[in-house]
Amino acid sequence: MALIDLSKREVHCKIVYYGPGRCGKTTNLLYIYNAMGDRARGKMLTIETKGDRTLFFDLLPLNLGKINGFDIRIQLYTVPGQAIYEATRKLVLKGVDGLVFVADSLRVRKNKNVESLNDLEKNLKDFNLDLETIPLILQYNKRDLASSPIPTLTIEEMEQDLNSKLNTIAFEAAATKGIGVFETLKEISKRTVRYVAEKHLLPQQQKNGV
Ligand SMILES: Nc1nc2c(ncn2[C@@H]2O[C@H](COP(=O)(O)OP(=O)(O)OP(=O)(O)O)[C@@H](O)[C@H]2O)c(=O)[nH]1
Ligand SMILES: [Mg+2]
Repeated sequence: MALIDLSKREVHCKIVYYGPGRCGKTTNLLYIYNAMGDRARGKMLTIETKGDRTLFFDLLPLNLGKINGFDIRIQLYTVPGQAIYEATRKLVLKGVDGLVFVADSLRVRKNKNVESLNDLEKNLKDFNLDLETIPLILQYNKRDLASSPIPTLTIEEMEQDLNSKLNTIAFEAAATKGIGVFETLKEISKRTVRYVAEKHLLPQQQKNGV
C-alpha cells in the first residue's frame, strides 16, 4: 500500500510489472535503470535469477521529483512469470498501487498472455482488488519481431484477447531497444499517483485539516 509521509511530504507508491514468463518485464526495468541518472534511481535489486529467468522479483526504486510539493517515490517490481512461481507472484502483488501488464507478441505465447491476465485477476481478488479499480495499463512487447520471420500476433488480436473487457490504454513496445518503455512508465506513474492521492492523501489531509 502506498505510504504517505506528510511531515516529509513524500509519497511512496508500488507499481508491479506483471505478465507471462519471458515477456520482457525484467528487460523493461533494466532499460529504465540504465537510462536514468543516479539522482533519479536507487539501486536495482534483482533477487535470485537463473539465466534470464526471474525466480523471486526485481525491484527498482525511482524518485520522480515533485508534484504539488510532494516528493514522488516509486518502487517498480517485476513478478516471476513462470507458472510454478504462483505463490511469489501473489506475495509481490501485496500492497500494489498500479500495474503494467506486459504481453508477449510472439504467437506461441497467445494463450500464456491470457492465462497470465486471468491469474492476475484471481490474485488481485485475494487482496480485495480488481482489474477495473486499480490503475492498470497494457504493454504489447516485442513488437520488433513483427517485422521478422518469427510468427507474431497482430495488435488487433492482442486487443481482442486482452483488452476487450479492460478497455485501457495499451503501448506497443520493444523493451530491448527501449521503445515504448518510458511511455509506459510515464502513463502508469501518472495514473498511480493520481489514484494514491485520491485514495489516501486527500482524506488524510482533510482529517488533519491540511
Ligand atoms: N526481440 C525482443 N526480445 C525481447 C524484448 N523484450 C525482452 N526480450 C527478450 O526476452 C527474454 C526474456 O526477457 P525478460 O525481461 O527476462 O523476461 P521476464 O518477463 O522478466 O521473464 P521472467 O522473469 O521469466 O518472468 C530475454 O532474452 C530478452 O532479451 C523485445 O522487446 N524484443
Ligand atoms: Mg524477469
